[in-house]
Amino acid sequence: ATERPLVIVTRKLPDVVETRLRELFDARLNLEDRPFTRDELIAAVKEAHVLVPTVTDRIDRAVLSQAGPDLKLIAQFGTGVDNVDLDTARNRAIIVTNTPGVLTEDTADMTMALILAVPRRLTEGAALLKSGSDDWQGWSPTWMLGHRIYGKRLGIVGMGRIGQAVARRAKAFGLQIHYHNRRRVASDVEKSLEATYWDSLDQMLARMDIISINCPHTPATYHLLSARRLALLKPSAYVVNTARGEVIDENALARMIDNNELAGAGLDVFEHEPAVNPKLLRNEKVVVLPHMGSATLEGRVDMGEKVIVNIKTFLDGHAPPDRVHPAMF
Ligand code: 8YV
Repeated sequence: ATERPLVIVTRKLPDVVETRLRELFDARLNLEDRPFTRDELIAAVKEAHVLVPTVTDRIDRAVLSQAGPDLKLIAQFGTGVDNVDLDTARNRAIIVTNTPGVLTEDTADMTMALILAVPRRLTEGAALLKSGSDDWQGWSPTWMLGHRIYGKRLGIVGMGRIGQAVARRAKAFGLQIHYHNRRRVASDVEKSLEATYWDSLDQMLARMDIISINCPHTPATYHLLSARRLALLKPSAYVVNTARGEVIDENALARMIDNNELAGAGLDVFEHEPAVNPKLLRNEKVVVLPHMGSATLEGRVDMGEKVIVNIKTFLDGHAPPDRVHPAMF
């Protein structure tokens, strides 16, 4: 009998997904709930036919240069693939796939939650009561005033699946939808969202009340919201990020909120996860979440199913459905 291809999975996944992987493949699972060390990652690429990494595995040129001849597929458990050096993978004829679509709605929900939470001071109010503080003496006309989102301008940076799902929700909350994207989206989509396209990111930033980052992190979007661009925002503007921390200059953002040059931020992702800039942690105008955008059980099971379909299709000799091409990013 021929040997079955070895599938190495770097992170502990929900039980149902692990059971399926074991049934279908010669799957080597990580039974501990922690990322692989760099040495473990290198050992894995040397041996595996298929590697299933996540956002916490840095598969850079140095790691890929150690890949064994059998490694033919990197089936990322996740949509963002900024942890994988796509050019080196392509040069070594290693196919990369991801799990698009199945975490769109969950991530858009979390984005909307932050768009609501920051201007309405939701975590500030909740934390105050739970802390047992006696600051709350009952209702007062001037107590905990935040800002209305209805009628305000939301600028979405990156109008892909998630950006559009955010726009649908935001429209229902009465926000005016604006967006910047490499390409203008189809006119029927634009029309149904009543969305205004801005070719110039700089010009859009200057006019928005809330900015939502929904683009991938690529060499082209690293620090897209640089200190210079953040300074274009109105001091009353809020920034929400459920994409990747690297898209924003996190130090500049933290400094500007501290200096009242920006009104606040809702952040689910950070530049150096799991580290979070202490200024952001301290500032009550910043709502922080530990990378939970897609963290639903349903989403994780769907992501696992996508990974499985990609591996199975590939091992059956066909093009996997969610192949990532460097040009897509
Ligand atoms: C995933 C994410 O959980 O899919 C993504 O891009 O950021 C997360 O929500 C993570 O990437 C898993 O690899």
